[in-house]
Amino acid sequence: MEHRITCPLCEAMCGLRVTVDAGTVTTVRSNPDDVWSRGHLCPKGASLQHIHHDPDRLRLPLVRNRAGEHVQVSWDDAFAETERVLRPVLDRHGVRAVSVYIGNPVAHNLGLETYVGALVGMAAAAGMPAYYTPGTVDQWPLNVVSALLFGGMWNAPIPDLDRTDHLMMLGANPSASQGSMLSAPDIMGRLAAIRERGGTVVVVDPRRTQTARRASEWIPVRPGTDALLLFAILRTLDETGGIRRPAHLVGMLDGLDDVLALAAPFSPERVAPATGISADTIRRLAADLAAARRPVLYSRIGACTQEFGTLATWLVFVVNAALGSIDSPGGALFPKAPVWSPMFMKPPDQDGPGWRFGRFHSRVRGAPEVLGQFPVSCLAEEIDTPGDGQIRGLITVAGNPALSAPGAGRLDTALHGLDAMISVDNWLNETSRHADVVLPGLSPLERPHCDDLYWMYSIASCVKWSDPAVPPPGDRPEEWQIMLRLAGALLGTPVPDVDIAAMDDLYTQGIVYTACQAADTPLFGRDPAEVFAALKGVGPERMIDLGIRVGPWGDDLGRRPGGLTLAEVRGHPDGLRLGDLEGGRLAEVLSTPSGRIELMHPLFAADVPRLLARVDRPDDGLVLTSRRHLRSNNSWLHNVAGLMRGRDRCTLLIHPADADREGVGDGEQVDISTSEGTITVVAEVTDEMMPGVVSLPHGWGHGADGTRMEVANAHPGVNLNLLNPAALVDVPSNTQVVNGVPCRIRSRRAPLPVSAR
Ligand SMILES: Nc1nc2c(c(=O)[nH]1)N[C@H]1C(S)=C(S)[C@@H](COP(=O)(O)OP(=O)(O)OC[C@H]3O[C@@H](n4cnc5c(=O)[nH]c(N)nc54)[C@H](O)[C@@H]3O)O[C@H]1N2
Ligand SMILES: Nc1nc2c(c(=O)[nH]1)N[C@H]1C(S)=C(S)[C@@H](COP(=O)(O)OP(=O)(O)OC[C@H]3O[C@@H](n4cnc5c(=O)[nH]c(N)nc54)[C@H](O)[C@@H]3O)O[C@H]1N2
Ligand code: SF4
Ligand SMILES: [Mo]
Repeated sequence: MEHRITCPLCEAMCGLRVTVDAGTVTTVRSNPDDVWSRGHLCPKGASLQHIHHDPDRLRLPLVRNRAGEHVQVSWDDAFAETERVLRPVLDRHGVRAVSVYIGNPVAHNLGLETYVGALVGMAAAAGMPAYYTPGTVDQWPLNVVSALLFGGMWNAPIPDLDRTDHLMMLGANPSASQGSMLSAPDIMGRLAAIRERGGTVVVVDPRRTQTARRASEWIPVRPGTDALLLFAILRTLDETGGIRRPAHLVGMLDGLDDVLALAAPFSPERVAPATGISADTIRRLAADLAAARRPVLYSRIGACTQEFGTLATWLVFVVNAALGSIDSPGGALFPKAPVWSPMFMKPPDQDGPGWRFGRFHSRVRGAPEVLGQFPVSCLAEEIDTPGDGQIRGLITVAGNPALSAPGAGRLDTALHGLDAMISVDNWLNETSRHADVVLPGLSPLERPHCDDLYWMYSIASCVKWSDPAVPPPGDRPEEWQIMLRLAGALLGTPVPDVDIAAMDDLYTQGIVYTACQAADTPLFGRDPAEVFAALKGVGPERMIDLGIRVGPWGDDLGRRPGGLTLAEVRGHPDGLRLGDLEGGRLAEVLSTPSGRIELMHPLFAADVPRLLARVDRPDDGLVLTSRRHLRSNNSWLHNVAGLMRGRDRCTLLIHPADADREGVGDGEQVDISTSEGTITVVAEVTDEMMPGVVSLPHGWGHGADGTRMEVANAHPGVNLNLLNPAALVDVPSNTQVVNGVPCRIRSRRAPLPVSAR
C-alpha cells in the first residue's frame, strides 16, 4: 500500500511516497506529483523507514528504577511515576520551581507544535517563570528584527529565489541544511538556476561550503563581522548613489536615513582588517548589488549565532530596503501562509503598541528577557544555583540540550541533580538519560502531519495534510495528549486523572478567545463562542481545520462558501498549490504601530557602540565555528546506520597554514580549548576553511552512560557545546555565540609546554 505524505524532518517539506507491506515500511521515495516539491528528496527523508523501524526508538515509556536504570513500563505506571516525582516538587515549591525545554523537532511535529503551547501557556499562567528553547542558539535575532521592522515575530520577507538576478547569502549553507527560515524544494537547484539565467550568487562564509563552491563567488569572512561588512556596503551604496527609493516603498519605509547616518563610521577601509575582506572587494560587492536589476540578501544561522547576530540580521533587511528590494519581485517578498497559526499573533503579554524588552530578568545571571526568552545557557545555572525560584523540576519536549546548549558540561551535571525530570522523547539519549520518566511519542510515520509555520517562509503557498502512513498502535497516547496531561498536572490535577478532552476544549477555547481580541488575527472582532461552536473534531485536527478555514483561502468558518476546510485539503494527497510569491503586499502584511516598515529602533542603535569597539579590536587568534551535514539532523539522526556510512564527519576543519603553525597533521588528534573547556578531536586539514577559523559539527558527543542508541554510540564524536561558553551572547537578542569563539589548539603529539608539565 502506498501513502503520500510530507516529510516532517526539515523545512523543505518534501512530498514522499511511502510503501507499507504488512506493517513493514518497505520503501520511501520522492513524490513527483507533490504540488510543492515535485519529486525532490534528500538522504534524510529517504531514511524515514529506518527511523520508524529503529529498534532503539522507544515504543513504551521508561522509568528509572532504584538502581538508576531505565526500564520499560506501561503507560499507567509511567503516569503514576510522573505524579510521584513531580508532585512533591509542586507541593513544596509550586510551579515556580518547574520549567520546560522545547526542542527543535516540536516545530516539525503536528501534535507537539499545536499543543506545546498548552503546556507552557498554562504553566506560565500558573506561575512558571520562564521556559527554554534552542531559539537562542538559532534564529532569535530574526525574530527580534521581524517583530520590530514588520510587526510580527514570524513575519519577514524571504528571497524570491526564482526571479532574483543577484543573491548574496550570509551564514547559510543550504547544501547541508536544505534551507532555513526559507522553504524551497531543491534549493540547490534553484541557486544553480540563478546562475544559469545569467545571475550571480555570492556566498559570505568563513568556510568554502558546497554552497559556496557552486556559487559565482565565495567571500570568506572573519566570523562575527558580517555587520561590519553590511554597514560598509550600505555606506558605499549611499556614497555611490546606489540607494533606491522605489515608489512602492515611498511612505511605507521609516528610518532609512537614520540608519545611513549610523553607517558613517564604517568605511570599507576601516572594516577591512576586522572582516578580512579588502576595501576594494567591499566596494565591488556594493557596486554589483547596485548594478543588479533584482538584488536580494539572505542570511541565516551563521549571521545569527555570533557576536553581532542582531545587527547582522537587521542590516540584511536594511540593505534589502536600501536596494528597494523589499516587497518587489525578484527581491525579498512576504509569503502568504495558507494555514493561520496562533503563533502568528503577537504574544498576549506584549500588550500595547510595539514590543517591550527586559520586562523581567533571569534569577541568577540577571539576563533581561527578549521576546520571553533568556539565553538557553541560563537553564543550567537556574537549576544548580540554590535559592528561591531554583528550578527543581524540568520537562523536556523533543529536545537534547545536553548536546545542543552552550555550556553543555554544566547543564549535564545540573540535569542529573534535578528533583524531577520528565522527557517527552523518542530515544534514551544524552538528555533523556537523566529523566525519571521518558514518555515517547509516535514515529514520524505513525502520526498525521501538517505544516503551518514554515509556509510563512516558503517560495509558494501550498497546503498539504498527511495521514499516518502506518496505523498508530491503538494503546498509545499521542503527544498532544501528553502535553495536555502534563499541563493539567502543573495546574494541580494528579497526572493519571487529567481529563484530556476537557483540557483540549479549555485550551482551544482559550486560543479562540485570545485571537478574537487580537487585532493581528483573522478572528479579530468575532464572537468566541460562535467561532468555537463552528469548529470540528478534536486536538490538532481541530486546530489545523481552524487555521485553514480562517486562512487566506479558507471558508472563513462558513462565511466564504467554497473556501478551504481540512476536509477539502485531505482530499488532495499531493497537496494544493494556492499561489506564488508576490510583491505589492506591504499594506496587508505589516503590523507595526505605524503601519510602515520601521527600520530604526533604539535596540539596534544601542548596540552600534559595541560594534564600533569591535572594529579596532586586535585580532583574537584562532576562532571556532559550527557546521551541519546533509546526513545529520542536529543531534538525533546519528542512530540511522544508512546515514552514518562513510568517513568520520565529526572532525575539526582547519586551514593548512594554521595546521602548520600549530604542528597539526591531517587525521591527527588535537586538543581544542576555549575558556569553557577542552576536548580532543581529529583534525581535517583543508583549505575550505579560511585561515584563522576552525569548524566543528554540532550535535555530536554520543556514547554517554545510560543511553540506548547503538549506532550513534558506536560513532560518538565530540560535543562542541562543551567548548561554547555560556556567557557569550549577542546582547540585543540573548542569542548564544557559537560562531567566532576564541580557541586554542594543541597537537596531541607535541610535547607539553614546560609550564604545563
Ligand atoms: N554549537 C552549536 N550548537 C547548536 C547549534 C549550532 O549550530 N552550533 N544549532 C542550534 C540549533 S539551530 C538547534 S535547532 C538546536 C537543536 O537543539 P535541540 O532541539 O535541543 O536538539 P535536537 O538535536 O534537535 O534534539 C531533538 C530531540 O528530540 C527527540 N525527538 C526526535 N523526534 C521526536 C519526536 O517525534 N517526538 C519527540 N517527543 N521527540 C523527538 C530526539 O530524540 C532528541 O532528543 O541546537 C542548537 N545548538
Ligand atoms: N541536514 C541537515 N539539515 C538541517 C539541520 C541539520 O542539522 N542537518 N538543522 C536544521 C536546523 S535546526 C537549522 S536552524 C538549519 C540551519 O540552516 P543554515 O543556516 O543553512 O545552517 P548551516 O548549514 O549550519 O550553515 C551556517 C553557515 O554559517 C557559516 N558561518 C559560521 N560563522 C559565520 C559568520 O560569522 N558569518 C557568516 N557569514 N557565516 C558564518 C558556517 O560556516 C556555515 O557554513 O538547518 C536545518 N536543516
Ligand atoms: S530535504 Fe530531506 S529532510 Fe528535508 S523535507 Fe526534503 S526529504 Fe525531508
Ligand atoms: Mo535550528
